[in-house]
Amino acid sequence: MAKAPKRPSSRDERGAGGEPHQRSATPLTTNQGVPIADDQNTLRAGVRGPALLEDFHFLEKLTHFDHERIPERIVHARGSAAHGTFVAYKAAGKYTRADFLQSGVETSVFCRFSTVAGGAGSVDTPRDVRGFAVKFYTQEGIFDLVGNNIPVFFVQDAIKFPDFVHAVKMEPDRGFPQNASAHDTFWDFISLAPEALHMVMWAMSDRAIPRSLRMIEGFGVHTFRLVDAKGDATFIKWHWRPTLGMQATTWDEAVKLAGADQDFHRRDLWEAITSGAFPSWELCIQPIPAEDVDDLPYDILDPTKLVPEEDYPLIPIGKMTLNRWPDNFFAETEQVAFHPGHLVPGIEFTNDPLLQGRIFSYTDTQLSRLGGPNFHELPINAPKCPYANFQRDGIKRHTVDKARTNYEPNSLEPAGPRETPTGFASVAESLEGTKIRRRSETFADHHSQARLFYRSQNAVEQRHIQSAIIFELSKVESEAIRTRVLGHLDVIDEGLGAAVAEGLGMTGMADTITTVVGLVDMPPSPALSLLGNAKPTLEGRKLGILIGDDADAAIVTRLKAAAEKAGATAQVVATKINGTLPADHIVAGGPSVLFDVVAIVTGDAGAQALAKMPSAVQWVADAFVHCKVMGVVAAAQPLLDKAHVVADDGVIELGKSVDALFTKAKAGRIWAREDAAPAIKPAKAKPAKR
Ligand code: HDE
Repeated sequence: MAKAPKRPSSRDERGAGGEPHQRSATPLTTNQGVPIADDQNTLRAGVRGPALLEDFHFLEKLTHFDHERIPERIVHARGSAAHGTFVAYKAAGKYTRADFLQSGVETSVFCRFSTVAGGAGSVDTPRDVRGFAVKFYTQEGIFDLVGNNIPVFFVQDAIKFPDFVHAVKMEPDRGFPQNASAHDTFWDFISLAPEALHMVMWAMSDRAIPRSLRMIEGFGVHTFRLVDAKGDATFIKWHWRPTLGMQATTWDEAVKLAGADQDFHRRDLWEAITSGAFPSWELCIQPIPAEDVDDLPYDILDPTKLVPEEDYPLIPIGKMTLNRWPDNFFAETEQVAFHPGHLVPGIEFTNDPLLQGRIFSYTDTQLSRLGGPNFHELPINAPKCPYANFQRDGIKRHTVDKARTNYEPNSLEPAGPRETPTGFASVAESLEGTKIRRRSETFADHHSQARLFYRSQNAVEQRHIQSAIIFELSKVESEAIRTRVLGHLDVIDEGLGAAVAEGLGMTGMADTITTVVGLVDMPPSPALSLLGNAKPTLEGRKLGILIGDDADAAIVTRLKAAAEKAGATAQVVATKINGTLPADHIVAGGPSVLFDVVAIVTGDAGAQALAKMPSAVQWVADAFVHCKVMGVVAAAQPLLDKAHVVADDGVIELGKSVDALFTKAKAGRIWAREDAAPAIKPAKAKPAKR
């Protein structure tokens, strides 16, 4: 008779490495629900023998793992998202019957921010457009506002989108550069498709290197229509305004942040939300009366054009607050499927040819990304209001439809779903036209609004645009592409063209560009300046305190308290993580690029020691070069000297009070430091009068 198996001794209850098995009230099972006795070792023929094919647990586990990834988004692959709520104010009720825009209605939202060009694992801080997509789970179904942080787009017609995206992404023969527009194919396309120039101006501005996703504006880009209960429609643009105000990094910071913290924006959003500092945005509409449309010097159907706020003011219609980080990145942030065609009654499209193309593309892409037509059943995509129809089956169908009828009209299930007269119905619009492949002549001016944007920037911002273009073109190998771009820059603004040519050593080499139509000089729009509209606040910002080993703990405490009072957070950077004062980073692990404002607190010996550490010297030098307001104690002087810090009104001595530091820092960076040693001189712009 076979011997009964021996009861496991306490020694047998250990895994291969000798570790005790972990115990839990929840049994670990296969996907078929079978409890698993050993999840540490594969089944094998003898302890040193080959694996056995009958190990179904191992096969299931590896098969699932092998398929853990789905195709990443072809654009906007790198993203971070959060749940939140949207509360409507009173104002929109006049324009739309959309239920979620009526006064006081609260709606759950899921909001995903993204970069455009890089892959899902790329860094957070490249020069790039940011996606700003919001899913509203309204009581009348899902409404997706799938926008960007720039109010215009690169191309006018959806048929050019694949070309544009191919040109901006890594070059196909070499597989680089990843997540960067500074290469030949991008500028080749841009120079030959000048409709992109307006957006290029924005992409070369500091808008494309945001400090935080909490500090970007959002735009619906296209003109949409709001429709009221009587069926009257109003053209509108969508705008999101961040409560924390807008802020950008400097280019050098963005580059260094890519190394210091690849997840800089994701971590920033996560830290804010998990600590209860919920970011919020005001949603605004910008109505444009239909009777004005034909007289404007641009076509409101052209997505490469904006509508100046000075001409058509914004109306705040509600507030979004992001207050919950997703439980699972894949299930929510990765699987969320946005679609500009997810509309609710009261909101409608216009004939913008880019928008029209998007209506096709977003469902189509989910078929390959999410594996079939039932992606709306994934919890993150499912409406939170009841929904029912006669669509059935298909790959990955989860709903168990119980009714006998899967068609209508039917008389067998009178309680089944039926049409609602007040449901979504497009506004009646008479249309007549010739079947034709041609753009409207009202789309032909590609330079005037690029000029409008450039001339609406202040001298610092213009200088940043110039140096961004110089940097990008310096990476373009083909001289013919560079000279073509220079020609377009000359048309946009002679000063811009001259400054970029000078920076490249290509003065006098610009191509002559003849525009199809004459330019329209529009008065500058102050609303387009990021710095001009910066908010004097430190709310949501970060103070970095570099301490020497002999730092005065009382000053550090005062700084932390003042930061908290200002709504900011403070972190200590020290030579040791567990030294004389507890620290959040060691010097090499917490470079000053991570902070908005810095303080240096040390005694004499500590300062001497820091002055001998290259990472500490770099910390201070970077803070100064990045125009940050710096609070310093007198003892820090040897370190400041080593870092070439020149005393100016942004270097503030920390005494008994630290208030002066905070007052100064609220006003933003000390841009005059750039003037002291500018790489290039700001070019003179010739703004027209409004
Ligand atoms: Fe997108 N876009 N897009 N786009 N887009 C996608 O959809 C597309 C455009 C935008 O966080 C894709 O699910 C076409 C403008 C955002 O998941 C894809 C055209 C604007 C996101 C797609 C445009 C956007 C996307 C890739 C020209 C600003 C990320 C994966 C006709 C108003 C949403 C996906 C998220 C994503 C197509 C132009 C914004 C392939 C064909 C203009 C924020 O379907």
